[in-house]
Amino acid sequence: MNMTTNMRPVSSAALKQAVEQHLTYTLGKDAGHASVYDWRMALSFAIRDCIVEPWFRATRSTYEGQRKRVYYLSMEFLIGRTLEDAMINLGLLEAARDVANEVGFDLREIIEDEPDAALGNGGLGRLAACFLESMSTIGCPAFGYGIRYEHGLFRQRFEGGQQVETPEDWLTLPHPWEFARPESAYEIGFKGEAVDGGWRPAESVVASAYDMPVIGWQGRWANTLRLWGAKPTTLFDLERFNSGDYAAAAEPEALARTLSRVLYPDDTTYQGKELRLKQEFFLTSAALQDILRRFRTEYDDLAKLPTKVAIQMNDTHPAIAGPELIRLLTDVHGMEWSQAQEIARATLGYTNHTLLPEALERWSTWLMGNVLPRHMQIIERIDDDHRRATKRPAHVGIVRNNEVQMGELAFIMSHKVNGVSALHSDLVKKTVFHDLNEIHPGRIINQTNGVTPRRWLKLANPPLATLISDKIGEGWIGDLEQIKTLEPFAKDADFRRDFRAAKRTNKVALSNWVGETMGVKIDPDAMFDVQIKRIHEYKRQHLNIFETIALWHNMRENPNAGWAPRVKIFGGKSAPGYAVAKEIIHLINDVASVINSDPVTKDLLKVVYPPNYNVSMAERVIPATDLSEQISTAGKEASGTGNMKFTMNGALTIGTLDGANVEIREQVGPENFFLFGLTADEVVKHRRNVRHARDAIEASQNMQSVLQMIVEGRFSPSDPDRYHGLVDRAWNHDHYLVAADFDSYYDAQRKVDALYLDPDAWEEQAVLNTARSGFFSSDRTIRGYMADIWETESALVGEESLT
Ligand code: GL7
Repeated sequence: MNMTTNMRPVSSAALKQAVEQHLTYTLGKDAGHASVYDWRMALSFAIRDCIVEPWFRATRSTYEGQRKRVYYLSMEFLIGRTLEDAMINLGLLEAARDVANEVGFDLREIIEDEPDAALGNGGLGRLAACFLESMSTIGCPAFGYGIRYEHGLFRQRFEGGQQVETPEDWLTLPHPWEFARPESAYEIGFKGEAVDGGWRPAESVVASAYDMPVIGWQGRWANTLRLWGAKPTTLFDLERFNSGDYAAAAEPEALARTLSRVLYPDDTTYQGKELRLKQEFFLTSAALQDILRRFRTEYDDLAKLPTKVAIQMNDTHPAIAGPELIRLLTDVHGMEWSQAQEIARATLGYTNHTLLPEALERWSTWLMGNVLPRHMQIIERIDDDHRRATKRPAHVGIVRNNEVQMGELAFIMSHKVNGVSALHSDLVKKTVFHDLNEIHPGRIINQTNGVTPRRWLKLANPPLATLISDKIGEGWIGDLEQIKTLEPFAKDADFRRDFRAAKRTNKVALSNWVGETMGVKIDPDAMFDVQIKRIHEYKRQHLNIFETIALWHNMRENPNAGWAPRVKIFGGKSAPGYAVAKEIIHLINDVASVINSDPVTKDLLKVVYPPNYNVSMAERVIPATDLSEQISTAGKEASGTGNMKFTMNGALTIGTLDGANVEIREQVGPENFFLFGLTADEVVKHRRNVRHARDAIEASQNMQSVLQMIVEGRFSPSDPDRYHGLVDRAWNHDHYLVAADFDSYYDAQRKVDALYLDPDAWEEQAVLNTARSGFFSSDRTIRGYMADIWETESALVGEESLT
């Protein structure tokens, strides 16, 4: 078969030859003895070779066209696997399948041999990965900057139903997608003292670059994800070693190794640790030094920086970029203070991803002054300047209560601040940055999140992607708005049947996988009702499991009432130190074991919770989902991005008016969305009643029986008191309003049942969800950032498609 990439035809035969070359000469393996790992590496290298040319071409075009570059600074990039994504974007999947078959392997097996690059916790990190792919697809010249963590997000196991964490080790095997760039290295200092207009650090490490090419759809453009690994400035202190002090001699190496060793496993919780601050500065300083070095090879006037460089701070994690850029411009390059401040602001943008107070970063001035003494001085001066220039109220400021408020710092040092959904951006203006918004009207804007349809539809859901392309052509893959031309087929019975068949194929595959990996048999004809995301009280997995218990109880009472058979599927990790979230995990697993062994409901209800949810598991589960659970307390989920992936894949949503759910409902039509619960405004009002939970529970027979069963130890017979704390919180400390929303949720679920029992009506709505998901492509989001924040243009405008 002949495939085309970048005008360069790659036949199966040519690809096979390239793979065999790598097997022999890169891996030193004989085909007769090659393992799946060997073939994966050889195939990865052969595919990587196909990326290099467009990658060079993109770089050349950026230099030659003197184009503005975007730099996306993020502590997290939740990439998942790369091989299949690259093959799809290069149009080489079929050729690779031929090669695999010829050498006696199944391509799936080779693809699944690749470990996930889990350099992120959840939505924030996955968004960064979708953005990189979209920037390459659109031809927006860009670099992602992150940390090359040796250990990504921990692996999760369940022991007796409880989460156990073990280290992740994606880098123990060679990583075929990176190019080490030892020549791109920068010294990063810490501590020491600020000395008149400068800084003498007491410690330092070297940030050394590793580049991963990111190929866009059809291989038309490729950008770079540059990850920094920490290296010691000197290997060890020979003098101390010779004097016998071996531990002290190894200190420089120890500091360096710990810096890029682990990803902090906290999701939406601020980690007040010195190491975390050092990691943030390490990423930021390395990136800024690299950006200025590149800029200076092309231009000599640093005043032009904002015309050629846009730097986006993904949350406040890299918010030290403001002070660090000023420091580099003034202390190192001799620019005058106020000009440096202006230039930094015109270059920087900040994305806010959460309103949760526990997630807003603040560092004690003592710690900041100790770890980054020069930056502490600069921060105070920025704050003073701002105070003088704006006559702001006394309670506003970067340095407050002996803490540096990183949100305020990021805001004040950016020319644009954006939220990630319409509702969230509105709340950002009204709450966290209320005063700053009044002082700087127009600075806060919205850019609703999106996800890449290449990975989240084409790659994850081949049956549906093929069906769509057969109907409307392939244009939707690079331009998701085109998917709306599918809409009329919602009324076409043949198409609905095919749509249903595609979903069923995915459900059968998921059932088989659940059977094999967990030993639980689930019925592919039951409704697959899915909640996959980090475990967090505000996301309310406990609301879901409470409803599951109520449903089970009512099914038992009346098994022949015409219930829609369901499989409740959960997936997600809790932060290791988050006791309440861990308790919810334990409860879900306890409930699962009781329900799954109940003979009365065995054909009606199952609960499964496969451990170690990650990007690859999402790719498996989302296409097989009928019902998407987006049930956070209104006002708490900034956007959500999983919600968009489900919609694209033809799942219906049950959800609150929170985050991007609001826009999903608008797009797909309120009649194709199961809405329940209080609105964000009502939530605020409701909380004023101290008895809100008690009142709601007392009014709800269902909710009472659920709590009663839990407290009696129905799901923990060997340890009946296990959930007393949890039940006590439900009555007395229900901050996330589970009780207030319970009945409305339960009722909405019964509407879901009714629709599921009418397959034709269900399918019509499912088709409409897919057909109306065009807005949720990250290509649309990136175009928004390019127009409203970065002021850059695509390098591919006017170019013909190359394939
Ligand atoms: C998050 C939000 O919680 C989530 O709603 C949003 O979709 C995501 C990307 O914008 O960012 N904020 C946050 O701190 N984490 C998120 O996932 C960890």
